[in-house]
Parts: sequence; structure tokens; C-alpha cells
Amino acid sequence: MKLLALFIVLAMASGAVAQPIPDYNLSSFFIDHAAVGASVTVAPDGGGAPFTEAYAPGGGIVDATITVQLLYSDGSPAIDYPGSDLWLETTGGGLARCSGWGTFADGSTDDQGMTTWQQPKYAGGCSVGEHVLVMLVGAPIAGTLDLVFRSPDLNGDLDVDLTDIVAFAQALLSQETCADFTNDGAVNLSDIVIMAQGIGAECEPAE
Ligand SMILES: [Ca+2]
Ligand SMILES: [Ca+2]
Repeated sequence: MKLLALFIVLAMASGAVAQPIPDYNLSSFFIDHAAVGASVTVAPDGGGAPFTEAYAPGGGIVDATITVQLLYSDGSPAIDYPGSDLWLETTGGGLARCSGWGTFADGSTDDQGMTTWQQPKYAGGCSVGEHVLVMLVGAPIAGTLDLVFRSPDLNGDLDVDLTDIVAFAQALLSQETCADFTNDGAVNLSDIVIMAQGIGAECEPAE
């Protein structure tokens, strides 16, 4: 018995008593209907916009907050589940995430098993033509979202430098949609402003 007690104490101390993984099919995620097709601006240093300030197709600001609800296989909510076990990816890999933590959920789940993506994420690249996946401990929860990410880090190497400025200049001429940060169908002055704000950004975790 003493040995068992010791084992339990050690297991608790080392955090080895892991929470079970929520159900990948019962768990779900959504965005507001008005945010379908919206574009979220991201930068590697977190200098992009919050999801509440996404650009609707055709232009205009829309709230594209992603909400996820984690449920266990018995239907009960996964409460206080760590946000660092949840992150965003896109189906074609166009969203480049700062290693490991760039697109984590904003925080742990609440008493309904819910948490959100609302704060600016640490990412780059372009996911036009792709769909968003919500990853749970390395595998996707069933479903996808029709939401895109655009970034001044046009080539997705998580550093906004001269290469991206050259790519943006070319996109201005060719009207390449990845540089249409404002999602209004044209690469023009408002996109240049966003591009300029992003110059120099690289992956830096928040304090
Ligand atoms: Ca880059
Ligand atoms: Ca634009």
C-alpha cells in the first residue's frame, strides 16, 4: 500500500495523470454564418488582426471568431482542457504557424468545454483555396471551416523581409489574391498599408 501511495504522489507530482482526449466526432467548432469566406490577417510576430476584425468577402469587417466545444465520448464537456492542445491548420498547409504554439487556442476550455480563437495568432503564409482544420492533440476534429488566412509573410517562411516585399510588388501588378489582405477583390492602397505594417515581423512568443 505504501508503494501504491508513493506511486500516486509521484504521478500527480509529474503531471502523469493525463486528461482523456475528447471525442473527435462529438466535438465541434463553428464561425458565425456572416464570416463564411472571410480573411483573417496574421503575422509571425502576432501583429496581425484579431479574428473579430476579419475581412468579409468583398470587403468590410466581420467577426470571424472560431468557437470550439470539446466533448468526451459520453457527451460530457471537457472542462479546463488546455488551449495548447488545440491549434489551427489548413488543408493545403498554406497557413505557416510559428513552431508549435503559433495558432494555439486563446485559452483553456470553460465549464461547457468551449474556447475560442479570437486573439491575433503568430503565423504567415496564404491559405486561399484551402479550408481550416481544428487540430486536437495532433489530429483534426471532424469538419472544416470556410475561412482564409493572409499575411504580409507572403512566402510563409515566418519572416517578413525583402523577399516578401518583392512578392508584394509583383502581386500589386498581377493582382495576386494572396496580397489582397482586405479581401475586397483588389490589391491596392489599403493592402499596401497592411504590408508596410508587417515588415520586419518574425516569430516572437508573447510574454
Ligand atoms: Ca517571408
Ligand atoms: Ca484589397
